[in-house]
Amino acid sequence: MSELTQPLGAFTRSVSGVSTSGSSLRDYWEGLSELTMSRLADNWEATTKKYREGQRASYFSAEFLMGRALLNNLVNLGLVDDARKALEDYGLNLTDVLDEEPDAALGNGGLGRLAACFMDSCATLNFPVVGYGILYRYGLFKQSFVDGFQKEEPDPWMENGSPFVVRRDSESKHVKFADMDVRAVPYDMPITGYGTANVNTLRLWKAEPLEEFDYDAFNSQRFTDAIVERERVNDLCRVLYPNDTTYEGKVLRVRQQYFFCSASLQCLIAEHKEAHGDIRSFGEYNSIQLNDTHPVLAIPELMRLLMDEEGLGWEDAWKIVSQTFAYTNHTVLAEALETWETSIFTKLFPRIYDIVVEMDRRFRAELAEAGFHPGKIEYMAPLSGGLVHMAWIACYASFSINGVAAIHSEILKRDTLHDWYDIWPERFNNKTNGVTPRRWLHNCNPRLAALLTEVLGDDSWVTDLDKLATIEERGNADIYRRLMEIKAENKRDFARWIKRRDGIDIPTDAIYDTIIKRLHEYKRQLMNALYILDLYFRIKDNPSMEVPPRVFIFGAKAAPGYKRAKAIIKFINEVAKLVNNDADTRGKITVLFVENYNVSPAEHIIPATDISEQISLAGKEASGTGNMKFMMNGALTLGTMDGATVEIVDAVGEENAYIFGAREEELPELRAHYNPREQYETVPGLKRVLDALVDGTVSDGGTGEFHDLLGSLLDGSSWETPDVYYVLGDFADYRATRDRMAADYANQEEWGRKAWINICRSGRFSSDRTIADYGRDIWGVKATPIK
Ligand code: CJB
Repeated sequence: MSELTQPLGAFTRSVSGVSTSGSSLRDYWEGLSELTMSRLADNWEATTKKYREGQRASYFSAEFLMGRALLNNLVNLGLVDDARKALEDYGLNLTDVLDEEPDAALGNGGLGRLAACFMDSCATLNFPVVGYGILYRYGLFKQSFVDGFQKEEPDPWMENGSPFVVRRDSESKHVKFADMDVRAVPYDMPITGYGTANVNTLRLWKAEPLEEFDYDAFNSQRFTDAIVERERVNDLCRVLYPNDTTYEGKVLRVRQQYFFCSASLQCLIAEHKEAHGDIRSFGEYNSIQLNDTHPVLAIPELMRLLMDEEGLGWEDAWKIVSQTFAYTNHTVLAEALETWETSIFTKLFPRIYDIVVEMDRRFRAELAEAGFHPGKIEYMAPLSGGLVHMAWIACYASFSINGVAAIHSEILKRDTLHDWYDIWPERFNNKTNGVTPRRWLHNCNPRLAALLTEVLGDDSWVTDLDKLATIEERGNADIYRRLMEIKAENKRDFARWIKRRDGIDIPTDAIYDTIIKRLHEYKRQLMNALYILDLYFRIKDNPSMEVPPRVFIFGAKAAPGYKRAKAIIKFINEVAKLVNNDADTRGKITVLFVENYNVSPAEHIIPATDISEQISLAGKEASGTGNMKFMMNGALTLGTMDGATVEIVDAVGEENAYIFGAREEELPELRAHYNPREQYETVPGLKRVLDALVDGTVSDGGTGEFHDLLGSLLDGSSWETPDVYYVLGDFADYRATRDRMAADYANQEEWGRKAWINICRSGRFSSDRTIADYGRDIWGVKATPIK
């Protein structure tokens, strides 16, 4: 009997209120989760206490895409074997119980998942860092396909509470808007680390009415008003905005941003005063990392708190503010740059507006004094054109400004934030993203993890991924063969998983070629689908053509309002229908669009994948992080020189990756002479697949969406040039490179060797490296173990 068996039985009973024999899998999941929470409680409290004493950092983010928590916590607490045995005693299997957990999808994509990886690394490194965000009632929408079209449904991920969040009423704060006052209640999630007793905290705020019941109002004519008011407050945290890299100027969104920033800052100030007495040293002890512009309201809000609540003057408050904030930019796409109409500010928080006005006045005066051109000042000012410019405020107030991959940070300095770089070059730095090797290798790919531990002689790579570099030279034919066998077993696992989940059959003896990321034109899923359709036509032309069997895997959600992205989803599903049901291609090429792609599906897809598609238009993907997860799991990259893929290629060498397409620096020149119509006429295969969009080969259900897709590539419109993302320009090279890659797969030993090199050189893409860099260069925090 395992150490957990008895307590598990007792917990399950107490949670479900029924005997263990009457318990559901869900009850066991809850029981095991509660038990896990009880095991970490003491260390959690000790860690929280210890961190309040010294230098600390806070990670402010509107998104944390955490995924599931139970397995991660069991691994970190060393309880996996115990849990497995305990469940076996009840005739249950751990995997089934783990599958009961809903994903905490409190994020859209890369930015939110990065925040989650960072939390993991901070805990593992014993860094005194707390994450602050919002407890959304509905996470990112659930996606289903109805006749190939995306349909969205709400995701009430913790309707019956969650064992992994603890409500802390006593630390509630009061957040005031001009039109409503709300109580901010913190819900804390423990963040366990690997190989450490420290337990860090992710603090998510929930908005509630100040008084649970306004009895006077309820007992009067104002009954319905009181109900409406309560719902207005509850609305605040109801839903995560489903836009990735696109900003929507919605009042509720800016309310959410102010809400969590104000509550978090009040909390930090109270803790600082308790630990150090004097508010003036706040900036010496605190760094706040702003995850994109979403939390930039923290800047004027800290000014307000320091002046209005703590009694400091502007200069003293500004000094503290400029010691405290550091800003991370995550995209150069213009549609992501947040600006808010000043009228929203005056309506919701007039005092914050006053502070921004004063910031603007001082900024303009400083630049005028330094002799800047009035046109430039007008462009850079926090307030201009009736808008509040969040990124400009961030650049003005922050002591550090960073991009998320080398090429991205260079583009920021050269283009997006060039004027700020000119004035404050010392603020600019790069912090290439990373991913946690616990979730994205050790936990999701146990077979590969075991091989690495065996070859290295210990499992120290789990917290020091650079160790893998030391075993690269041990690679030999036997290792490469074992690597390919592990991949094959992972494919069989994946095929079983998708069969059980969605009832879909896929071949296992095939190349798995995957693109999983949000659906966006710049990421060019359309180019991928056009290639598949072209391959389909080539096989139809020549049914005896030698092709290695391939499974093309897609996973992607489109923002509900992003019409063209949704049209691309429909198109991919149409291509899938065509190729999967044709006797000439069946078994040779298969298209699988995984519905409702999320963190947990990624944990099944990535270990089974051979080819990692990273095909964005060069200069558009700030970093990408899926590229790193695939590399760690031995997939080879098929990609453009964009984002962190540039650094992956730098690490493994071009001979161990498949690189194609226009380079970022070439694009202005290429674009100047670019004619997509000419590509359409001359590039082999292109005319046929583009015509297929509208000639009845595939159907958009009479919506006209495919006409629009074709038009966007060939004709553009009055407001946009044709083929903005250079799909047709890069198609020929993509096709040739992808063909060559598939042919190369035949040499399994050579493929295995390349995969081995990719794995062994993935060390620098561990988020432990990234966080060590943030800790040293920006936050000035040190490892603070409790034991
Ligand atoms: N990113 O996911 C988002 N949302 C945004 O609003 C802006 C950027 C992504 O952030 C990731 C983490 O830095 C990057 O890897 C990715 O390239 C970027 O698109």
